[in-house]
This record gives sequence, structure tokens and C-alpha cells, in this order.
Amino acid sequence: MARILITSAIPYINGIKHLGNLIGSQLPADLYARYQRGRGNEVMFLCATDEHGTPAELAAAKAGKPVAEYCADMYAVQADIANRFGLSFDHFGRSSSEQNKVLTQHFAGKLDDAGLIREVSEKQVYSNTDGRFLPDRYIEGTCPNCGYERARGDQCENCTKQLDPTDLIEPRSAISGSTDLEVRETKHLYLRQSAMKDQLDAWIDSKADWPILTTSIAKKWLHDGDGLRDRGITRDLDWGVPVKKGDQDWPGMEGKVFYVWFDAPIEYIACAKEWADANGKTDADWERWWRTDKGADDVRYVQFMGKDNVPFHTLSFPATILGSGEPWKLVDHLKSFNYLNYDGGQFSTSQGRGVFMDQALELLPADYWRWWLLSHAPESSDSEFTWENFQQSVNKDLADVLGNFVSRITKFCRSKFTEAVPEGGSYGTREQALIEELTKRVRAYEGHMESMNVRKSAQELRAIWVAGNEYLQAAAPWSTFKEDPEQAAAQVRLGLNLIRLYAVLSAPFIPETSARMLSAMNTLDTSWPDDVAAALNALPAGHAFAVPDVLFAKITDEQREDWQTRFAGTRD
Ligand code: B3M
Ligand code: ZN
Repeated sequence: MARILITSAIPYINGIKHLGNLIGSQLPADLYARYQRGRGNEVMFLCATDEHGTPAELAAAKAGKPVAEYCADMYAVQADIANRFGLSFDHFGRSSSEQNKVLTQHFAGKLDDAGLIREVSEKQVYSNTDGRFLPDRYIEGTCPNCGYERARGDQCENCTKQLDPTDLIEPRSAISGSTDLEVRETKHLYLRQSAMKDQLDAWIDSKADWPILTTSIAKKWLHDGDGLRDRGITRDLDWGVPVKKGDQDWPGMEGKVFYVWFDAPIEYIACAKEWADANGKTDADWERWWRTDKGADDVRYVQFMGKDNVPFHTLSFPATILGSGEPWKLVDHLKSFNYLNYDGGQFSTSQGRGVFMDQALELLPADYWRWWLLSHAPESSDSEFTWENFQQSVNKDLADVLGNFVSRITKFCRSKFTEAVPEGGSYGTREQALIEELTKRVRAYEGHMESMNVRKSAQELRAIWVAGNEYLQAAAPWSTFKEDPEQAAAQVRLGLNLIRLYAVLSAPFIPETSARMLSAMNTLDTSWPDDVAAALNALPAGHAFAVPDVLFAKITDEQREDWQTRFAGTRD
């Protein structure tokens, strides 16, 4: 049994995420976690809310709530929606936890001991109108790299370049819009990433199997001149992890907090401790996932994220881990995604454009969205959500192919036999051919899932569904039944067993529907079809089942048009 640690990028606390965020990390991470559990491996799947820094402060101010209260409320909202989308985290933590505070201060102390932190007296943008410093997202302006006009002080979301607020052209306050800004001196801690360039370079070179998207972004920041600048890891803000060296005060740093991008990835680790603490486990229980000196050397660690998060995960976070000199687990495989666009433009949280997770669930159950998003994951390039495409996929793949198969075979059996797997007949050449085809396809599916090729996995799964339909069409038990009821019984027995097989294979994509299929088939047997022939005999003759309700309703043209209009504008 392999042990697999999986983390999804932790979503900012500032509001409900849109479908583009969902397919960018949490959903494919869930697909992989469910698949690995299905194969009988031991999985630790962690995610959390990213609660510090300017995104949280700005959103709380907008909501008119104290920031701690805002975060607690939004955490509950996000946890509930994640649950309703079937995201099967072993723990959904909070970066504002006590565990993360302790660990973040611990890492800072270790990095300082290793000589990797320097104090810098630097110039920061100060807003006279707002009476405060304007770090990161408190400031907006034009990106010096690509000219995008809404770049933020920490990063340009258009070209992914990491920025400093003073880099922006025509800067303005994100709070008041004021351009009455000046530059003032303030003291901050810098992580000496530049001192670790060769170590990071060698580490990334050792990852030959990483997706091109991941390594190209990492290499770009390592070699394009300023990519591996030392970065400030503290901020003049109230909300965040107070700057301390372990549990000691840090002279000169009073009243400052760590930068959100310093403590957010550390939450991946702290989240495991939160999991242990919440479940009456010991430190040894979580450390065996994270400390290579305590059992994590045989753990495979996989991270999922959108492409804009890659620089922080290939450079800054590894610099923190390697620099600590302690035996923490480093990522083994990093799966990154391009962007999903919405109907001719971008999804946007700040502009409320697109479909948000809560809205999606008001329209249709999670599995409809899961299937579309995963089968159209923006892997090799950006992809686009359109309502036409969504309607088409749902109606064809889910309703016509999978749903129809299940409905036809169960109803036919009920009408000609009983609601039990029929006796009699044995599998013949047509059935053997199907078993052979399915064996090939299931092995291919496993290969794609193992290497996290999300779209290819979906294509293969759909082909597996189609194979069953084509078999049913060709075998035509409704005709066979008239001349040879024994043979028809065997065909139906195979068809009913296919439903169980489909439920097991499809569970990572459409877990709710998979559970309904298993419950209709009246079985708890979710064993993986290592041997497809054996799997197609799992439900023996006489095994009772029930005809399930329609698995997937088709999306009508009226619904599609209605939704298209409703989601054409922006959310208030
Ligand atoms: N919260 C950015 C995002 O949600 C950031 C990810 C942190 S991962 C440690 O895209
Ligand atoms: Zn840019």
C-alpha cells in the first residue's frame, strides 16, 4: 500500500470561489485523492482557507466586519460548499490556526539561524489619504512587465510576474483610489532566496517528470534575471502571524506580521497537525506524513494548483523548507493548471463574473459540474466554459451514455425477469470481446489517472461507458429474449455487473452518482477491477437490485438560455 500526501492550493478566504478556481486545484486534487483511495492506497488529502494578508483585510472591510469574524464566517461558508461539491479533504484547515502561527514562527527562527534572513530598511508606499502603508493588494497600478492596468502590488494576475508595490506604474490605493502616495522608510525581513538559487535549480532539474507548465514557470523565474530576488517576508499589517523568532520576540519587528505567502504554504504542514489535534491523534500521526526522519520518506507528495501559484511552490516554499535545514517533506510532483475562461472572457472574483460554486449548486447537483469541469480541465492550454458546451456534454455523456445505459438494463431486467440478477446462460464470444476491450481501457484509465492526465482520464472513462452501450446495442437482449432467454439472461447479468464496475471506476469523477448506482445494485463491493472478468461476475445470479431513479436529467434549451442570460452580467 502506497502512502500519498495530496494538497490543493488553499483558497483565499475573500468570498466564494468560482468554477475556474475549483478546476484549478481543489477538484483535480479531489479526483486524484478519490482515485488513490479507490486503489486501496493510504491518502492524506489536505486543504485550508488562506486567511491572512490584504485579501482578507480588504474583503472584511467591504463586508463591514472585524477581520477575525469575517474569516470565521467565510470559513464556515467555504467548508460547507466544499462538502457539497464532494471535496473529500481529510482535513479542511485554516491558515489563521494556532498550529500555523507556531510553525510559521518556528520556520522563521530556523531560517534566521541558518543565516538566510536579513533585515532590510526599505521604502514602502504610504498613503496619506488612508494614513497607512499600502503593501501588496492595497495598491494597484499598471504592470511594468506586460502593461496590464489592474496589476496588484504583489503579483500581476495577467502575466503571473511577482511584483513589489513600488514596481507599479501609476499606482493608486485599493482602499480609497487615492494617488496621494509617498514612499517612506520601514524595516522588514527578507528571505535570502538568491543564496539558494543553485540548490533550487538542481532540485528542479531532478524533476524530469514534472509537467512542462510547471518547470517552465520555475525556470523562468530562476533564470530571467530578477526571478530569484530576495523577497520581503514581513508586512506592516495588523492581521497575520506576528513576526517572532520561534517563541522569542524579534527586536525591531514589533507590530509587524509575516507576509501571507510566507505562512500560507506552511499551512499545508500545520493543517496535518490541525487534523491530528481535531481527531485525538498524536504528533507522530501527522509527522509520519511530513517529516522524513519520522516515516515520511516513503510518502509521495503531490501538489495541485493554478499556474499563477507555481513560482511560490517551486521557489519560495522549497526555499523555506530547504533553508530550515530540517527534514521536512518536499513536493514530489506538482500538477499545475492553466485558466478556465468564461463565455468569451475571464472568470473574475473581483468583478463577480462567471458562475460561483454556490450558484452552480443551486442549478444542478455537483456531479454535473464535476464531470464537465474535469473533462474540460485547462491542462495543455486555457479552456473555456460555454453554456452550449456544458449542455452538450451533460446531455450526451451523462444522460445519453451513462444514465441511459443504467436505466435500460435495469428496467429491461425488471420487466422480463425480476429485480434480481437473472440465472442461466454463460458469457460467450461477444462478452469475451467486451471483457478484452474493457481490460485494455481500464489499464489505460489507470495509467492516465496515475499520471494525473485529467482530460485523458475522462475520455477513457467515457469510452468505457460507450463500450457498454455498444455492447448492449449489439447484443440486444430484448431481441435475444424471444429466441434464447438463457442467453438474454447472461447478457443482462453482464449489463448489471457493468453498472457496479462503472460505479467503481466513475467514483472519482461523479461520487454521488456512483454511490446511487452502488446502492441501486445493492452492493458495498467497491473493489477495484484488477481483473475485469472477475469484476463482471461480482454480482451473482439471484442478487437483488432496484431500478434507480433517472441518474441525470437533460438540460433543456430553455434552461440553457435562462442560465445564459442570468449569468451574463456580474454578481453583486
Ligand atoms: N491563496 C492563491 C489562490 O487562491 C493562494 C494560494 C495559496 S497556496 C499556499 O490562488
Ligand atoms: Zn503583467
